[in-house]
Amino acid sequence: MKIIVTGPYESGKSRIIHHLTNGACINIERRGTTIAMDHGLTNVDGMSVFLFGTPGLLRFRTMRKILSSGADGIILVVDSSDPESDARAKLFFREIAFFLPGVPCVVAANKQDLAEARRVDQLRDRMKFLVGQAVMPCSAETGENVDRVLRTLLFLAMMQWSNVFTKFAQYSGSENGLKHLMKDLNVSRDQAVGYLRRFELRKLLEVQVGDERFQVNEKVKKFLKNPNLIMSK
Ligand SMILES: Nc1nc2c(ncn2[C@@H]2O[C@H](COP(=O)(O)OP(=O)(O)O)[C@@H](O)[C@H]2O)c(=O)[nH]1
Ligand SMILES: [Mg+2]
Repeated sequence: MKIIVTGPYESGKSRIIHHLTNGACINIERRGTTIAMDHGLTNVDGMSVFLFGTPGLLRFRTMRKILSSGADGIILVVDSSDPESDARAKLFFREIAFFLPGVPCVVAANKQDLAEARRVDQLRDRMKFLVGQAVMPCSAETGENVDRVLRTLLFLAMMQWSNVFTKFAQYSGSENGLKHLMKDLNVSRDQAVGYLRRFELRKLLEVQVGDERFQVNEKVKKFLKNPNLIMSK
């Protein structure tokens, strides 16, 4: 899955990606500020997760647009300890909703380890745009709840694709996998191939012999059938 991590400058995006990837990430930065992106790969119970952190300075909008393209889920990081960043958080929320309409989002209320951190209900009071969004307290400093944020988002992202994923699991390895997808999902050949390519890139499956067959990665098959399982750790 492709996950975009966005939010204002200094909210903790780079730190969160560092935690989620156990440090196996790159950060293109200048004097401590991300100017291009963070990128890291992690593995959640066999599922590959490609994380892209955006630059938090407003002027890097084009870079954020490019990085956002095709993302399956969004982590919006807000700084629970800094009320002055709330207005910027709103701008980032609006921007990502514009780039990725309808894509699932979890708001990470970061820096909960600090004494001045606000609770989730206080954040909701201050940032009305959070209404209807999943907001989860966490700390990239201690690592508390950070994995939970990602698992929750993966769950929501898989639910978004549940029609397609159920069929992926059902027809994995079958002779006319592609034809079955087209028929059951009532989509054109191009569209069905599009789904396969999209999730081949995300390492959920491999397409075989002239696109007619596909094989789902064995470790992720159970999640495609039952996304709930990703929440069980
Ligand atoms: N106390 C505390 N500091 C944090 C936390 N997350 C990030 N920071 C600090 O906040 C600053 C900005 O973090 P960074 O990850 O670079 O933010 P980014 O600009 O959003 O990528 C750094 O000094 C981090 O050490 C947290 O959960 N708790
Ligand atoms: Mg950064």
